[in-house]
Amino acid sequence: MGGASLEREGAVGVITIDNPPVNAMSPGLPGAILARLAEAQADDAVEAVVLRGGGKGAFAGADIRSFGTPWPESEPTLRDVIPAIERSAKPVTAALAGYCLGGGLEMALSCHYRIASRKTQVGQPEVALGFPPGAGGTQRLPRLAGVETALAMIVDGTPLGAAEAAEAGILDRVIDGDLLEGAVAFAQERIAAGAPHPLARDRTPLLKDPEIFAATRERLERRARGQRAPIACLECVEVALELPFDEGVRRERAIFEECMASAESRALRHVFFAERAVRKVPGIGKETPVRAIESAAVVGAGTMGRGIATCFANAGIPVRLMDSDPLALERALAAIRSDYEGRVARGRLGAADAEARIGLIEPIESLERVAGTDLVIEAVFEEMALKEEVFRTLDSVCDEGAIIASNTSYLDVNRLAGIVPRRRGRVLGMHFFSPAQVMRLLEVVRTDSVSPETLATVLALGRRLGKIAVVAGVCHGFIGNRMLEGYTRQVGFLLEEGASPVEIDSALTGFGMAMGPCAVGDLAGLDVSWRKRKANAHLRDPSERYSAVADRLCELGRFGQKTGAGYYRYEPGSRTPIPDPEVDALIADVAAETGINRRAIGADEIVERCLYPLVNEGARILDEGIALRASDIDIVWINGYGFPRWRGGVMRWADETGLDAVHAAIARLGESQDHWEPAPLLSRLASEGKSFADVDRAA
Ligand code: T1G
Ligand code: NAD
Repeated sequence: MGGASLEREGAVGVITIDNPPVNAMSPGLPGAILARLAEAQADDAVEAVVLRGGGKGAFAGADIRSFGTPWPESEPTLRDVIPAIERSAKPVTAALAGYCLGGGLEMALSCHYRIASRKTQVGQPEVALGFPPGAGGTQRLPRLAGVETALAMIVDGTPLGAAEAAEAGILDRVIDGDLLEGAVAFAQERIAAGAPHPLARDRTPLLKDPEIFAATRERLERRARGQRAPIACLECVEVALELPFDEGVRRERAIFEECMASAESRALRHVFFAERAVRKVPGIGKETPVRAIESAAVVGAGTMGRGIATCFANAGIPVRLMDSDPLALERALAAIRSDYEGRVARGRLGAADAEARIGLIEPIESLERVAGTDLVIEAVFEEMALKEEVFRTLDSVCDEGAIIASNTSYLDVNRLAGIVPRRRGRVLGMHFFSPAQVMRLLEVVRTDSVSPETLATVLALGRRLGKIAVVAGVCHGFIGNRMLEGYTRQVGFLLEEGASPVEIDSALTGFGMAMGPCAVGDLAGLDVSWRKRKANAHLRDPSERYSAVADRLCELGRFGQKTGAGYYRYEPGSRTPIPDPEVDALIADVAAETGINRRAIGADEIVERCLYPLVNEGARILDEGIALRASDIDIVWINGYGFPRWRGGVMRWADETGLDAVHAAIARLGESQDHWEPAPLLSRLASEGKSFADVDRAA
């Protein structure tokens, strides 16, 4: 619960709020702050108050862990602290360091003054948890910073740096030296200047652009797809202009409470903790040694290799890029350059920075030239024999301590480790997602023989590359791609049974997926999985249902966007999918050949049939220990496959739906169709009335 202390620096009473690690407002803390405030009021020697955070100085806002458990009735809340600050006859200055977020900022906004150290960030990130600020932030911020700035901060949740916050009128001063000294000096100046001491609540919100609400609403509605919190945030800021202050605060609270009780907010809070849990890997701790990665090499400069090399350059790590085909290497360098030039043209990166990063990528012609690097990532064609050969050569040319990773999507990384027995502790999978320089997900594939040091090193490297790294065990397709198989299988079946590509894609984007599966296939290239299906055709059970739709598209040379046609057609130079009657005819032919009677299929059925296989396979992956936790699977699907964050990920969504309902639907579908065998873990949890979250809690 933490506490608060009061110390005197001359006429200034300094209240330090201490609740490590981020001074979140846990039960008990508001009461302690109120008590110290009252002491400062009662002490005649105190003429001004400074409020600051202990430790690194952060104010992370409400205690997210305490949500969902009732607040003890006898305990005051942050909403009691705020009016007490505003009632203070002695000016209160908030001294901010590190992060000042959510309720932390709301408390600071109620103070008469705010100062901060240079590196401080202030923000209202509540929208990311599925609700608007609930302690007056939506009413005070527009009064201090103006409506446009406040609206952007609250609706998008993006924090401002100290300099910007000062510019916007949120901070009264930015302190470069010691924050406490600066705060005491500032408070003394306020004492000398005398009353009145301003309060945000007494000001009128300044609106410059009357169109801002309509424009923002339109932007949010376009991207929200059933998500409530961003619109709720906008409504709260609108209220600041429409209602007197106290009424506005009451209205904000009502909207806040409605959102807090929503499935959307439960899901987003789950993701907050899932993102932090994913970093915890059994067998890896602070004491595990981590090797420095000062240079790297990427072998294979195709779609993935060039993106991976870019990731290293972006992180400031020199990287060598090799391809056995000199033309491919040339194309890769040109593509990397053009990608950087695009970022410069869009104002995302300075021209000099772009050149510096390009300069970190060194093309090399032979594998021998990877010698001397700390880590090599293999990204050649997805063929075992080829990868084995590359691994053998790498083993002979790499330094003894170097790590060798494979970017394989499906292949057995244990087998690759077995190829290089002396080095098998330093072999693992690093599965990036396309485009590698954009997608945040990195599956770190843990081989049976990998050493804790190698794993810890690659996890730390993942963070340096700006990735969210998820540990996965070895199996065909690891976590994400293994689950994807059932999803795409149902797409083929649904097409044959009567749904069009547009109907399937809009059902799933309507659910919240970033893109529909047909559009994704066209973007990624349908030929990739076609080649794989052809190679593995002999492994398929001929008695099981198989959809030939995707194969038939590829036989016509319809590989997706790159050929101007796939599930959709594309005008030259455009990425906009256009429904194509040729595809409808092709699907109707396939259905007729297989004797399927086509029918109208509703969006609900499409969503169920595409997403329940994900849950079912996810349950197997969890049961087999391929994923460490159900919440890791959620992180994979949110960051690698466009599953809506606000639904919490695949497994959390299943929990919210109820595993008994999911299980019953899978069993029902299995009565008339192949591929619907319920996973044993799903059956067990459903019969016990339990959830995937229960499995995580018990682990
Ligand atoms: N409550 C509880 N625990 C928190 C917390 C919080 N608000 N913020 C961080 N933690 C824990 C976190 O789980 C982790 O624990 C440890 O602190 C370090 O965090 C009324 C209702 C502050 C930028 O949304 O964005 O105020 O895993 O690993 O990368 O309107 O944490 O080690 O056990 O993330 O340096 C609004 C959320 C709340 C801020 C620090 N506030 N936090 O990042 O460290 S709602 C937020 C963050 C609210 C009001 C409403 C980040 C950070 P563990 P970390 P970091
Ligand atoms: P790609 O066909 O675009 O590129 C492969 C490159 O490897 C080619 O340029 C080729 O010339 C080169 N190459 C072949 N043999 C070589 C050798 N012996 N030495 C050096 N270079 C050689 O393939 P890609 O899509 O970049 O895929 C590469 C790997 O990444 C595969 O294992 C694939 O499964 C995996 N992967 C692909 C994606 C994706 O979306 N494309 C995503 C994740 C992982």
